[in-house]
Amino acid sequence: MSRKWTSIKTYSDITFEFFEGVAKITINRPEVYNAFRPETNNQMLEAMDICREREDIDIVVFTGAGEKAFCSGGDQNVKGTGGYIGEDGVPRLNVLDLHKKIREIPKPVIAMVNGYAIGGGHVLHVVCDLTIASENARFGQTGPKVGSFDGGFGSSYLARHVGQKKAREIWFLCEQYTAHEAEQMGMVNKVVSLDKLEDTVMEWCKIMQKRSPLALRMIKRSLNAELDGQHGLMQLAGDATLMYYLMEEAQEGKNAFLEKRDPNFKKYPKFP
Ligand code: 2NE
Repeated sequence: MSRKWTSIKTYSDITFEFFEGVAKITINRPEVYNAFRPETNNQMLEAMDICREREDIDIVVFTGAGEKAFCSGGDQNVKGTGGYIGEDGVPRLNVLDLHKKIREIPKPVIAMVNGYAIGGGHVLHVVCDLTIASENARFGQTGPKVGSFDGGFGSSYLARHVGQKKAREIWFLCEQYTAHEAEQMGMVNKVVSLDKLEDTVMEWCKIMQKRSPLALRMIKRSLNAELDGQHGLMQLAGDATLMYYLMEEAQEGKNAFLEKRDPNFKKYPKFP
């Protein structure tokens, strides 16, 4: 089924579109198999901020332009000393900021993997909450082959998906894996034919859109907290505070202060 995606904002390196509550961020650099440069990441960072703020966006989908690649990682043409060098001449590794935003946004994020997910492109799908891949997709890390590594979510979170032994194999050998192998390893949720990829992703979105957004938010936070340590607990606690603020008991404290009286918390139930 073809959908009428509408553009949210125009960028040089990505397209950023909306359809029925779903925002789609597409890395649009097919000439380099959707490798990212600092500008690409800056644009994805801004798009993610928009996704977080807009109430009509329920779910974010990442994908790559064309039928060859989801993302081939950092653009080797602009890799300099100290990082990937953007138009400002500053070396950056700002894809790590994107990983943080994907973890932090209180909405589901899906990787729609339509081809190679390699290097930093592999990490990108690992960091997303769900991965749906086409049969032609290929997965793998290349860091130790091209002089790089990702010791953050790209290794620790990967190991949570596939186990420590397999994660070490993926990183030490730098081999490629088929979509079905990746599914068997536990790092891909579903594999479908390329022509069914977007339909399947949108079907999953439709199902999640029927679920309680606050429950999905709390589940994402809780699953993240286990790996994210104090930062993850802070995010989970932030949402607990949000829920408390929504209760009358919290309003009573504020109202009493403004009305210059003692708060009466006795009227609220205490659950066992
Ligand atoms: C993706 C892969 C396996 C595809 O292989 P193949 O043989 O099907 O295609 P080919 O010819 O290698 O690539 C097609 C075009 O895309 C460019 C190539 O240079 C080629 O361009 P032309 O020769 O046609 O002009 N291309 C592909 N990937 C690129 C890249 N990353 N940067 C710049 N140009 C790229 C094969 O292409 C491949 O292995 N690509 C390199 C993957 C890679 O090593 N990525 C970087 C890993 S490090 C990283 O991403 C990273 C990290 O580890 C930690 C933090 C941040 C980033």
